[in-house]
This record gives sequence, structure tokens and C-alpha cells, in this order.
Amino acid sequence: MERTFLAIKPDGVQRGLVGTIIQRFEQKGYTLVGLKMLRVSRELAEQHYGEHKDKPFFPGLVNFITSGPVVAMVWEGRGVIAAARKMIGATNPLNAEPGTLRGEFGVDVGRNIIHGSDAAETAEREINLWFQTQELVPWEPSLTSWVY
Ligand code: ABT
Ligand code: MG
Repeated sequence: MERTFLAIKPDGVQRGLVGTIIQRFEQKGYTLVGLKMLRVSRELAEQHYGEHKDKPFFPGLVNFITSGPVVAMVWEGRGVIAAARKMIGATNPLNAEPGTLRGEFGVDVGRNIIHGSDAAETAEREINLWFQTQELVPWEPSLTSWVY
């Protein structure tokens, strides 16, 4: 079954959106298989955002993601990588459609509430970067036959 990595960024945590965000993915029919709150180290932030290391916004991005607690999650289900990106919405919340998390809750590209893996290889890399295998809990929701 497909898995993705999602992280509620410090702005999402500070604004009290943890419950709302988790509820959206639960209600869609996805299964939460990993969940933890952490303060992100500079090392983890620089690895996570490694693809942006030469961009002008990189130092600000690392400062932001390390500025407060983050809720890191692994979600499982059919098509979850692409569907989660759709549910999250465009990178700049001003361009994100109403109904998406960024469209509903954000106005600033540097405060865009939640991260989601953008492809299968990224999801695998990010899950391995943020979680140890024994922190992930595979389980069968009993409602499965009503979702699939
Ligand atoms: P992430 O889920 O955080 O990776 O965002 P997304 O994949 O939608 O967008 P990308 B391009 O990966 O942006 C990474 C973070 O960089 C911030 N950013 C991006 C800026 O601050 N200015 C910019 O011009 C661009 C392109 C937004 C993303 N995270 N935050 N916070
Ligand atoms: Mg990205």
C-alpha cells in the first residue's frame, strides 16, 4: 500500500491546526501509520530541504522549520502521495484553491502550514529520513471494506 510523509510545520502547530489536519486525512479514508511531535534539528532541516540549498529562501526556510515544534506523520492508502498534495494545495497559499488546507488556512508562501512528499521516491526518502522502521505501525482499519 502506498505511503507518504506529511509534516505540520511550526505555523500549523502554533495556530492549532493539528486536529483539523489529521481529521481531513482520516475522513478521506487514509490510515495514520506514524506520528510524532519533534523540534527539528538544523541537520534534519538541511537534509529534508536539500534540493533547495542553493535557493535564496533556503536560510529562512531552515530557520522557520526549526523555529518550533513540528508534527511528523506517515499516512497510507491508495494514491495517497498525489491525493495529499491535492488536499494540501499550491505552494503559495494565495494560489491554493479554496477547500485545500493552504487555500483555507494560509496567506504566505513562507508560512504554508504543511509539507507533503511530492513523488514516490521523495516519499520513500523522507519517510526514512524522519522515521525509524520500528516507529511505524502498520494496521488494518476495520472500516477498510467501506472505503475500498
Ligand atoms: P513543501 O511541502 O514545504 O516542500 O512545499 P512545496 O513542495 O509545496 O513547495 P517547495 B517548492 O518544495 O517549497 C519548499 C519550501 O520553500 C518555501 N518557498 C518556496 C519559499 O519560501 N519561497 C519560494 O519562492 C518557494 C518556491 C515554501 C516551502 N515551505 N515552507 N515553509
Ligand atoms: Mg516540496
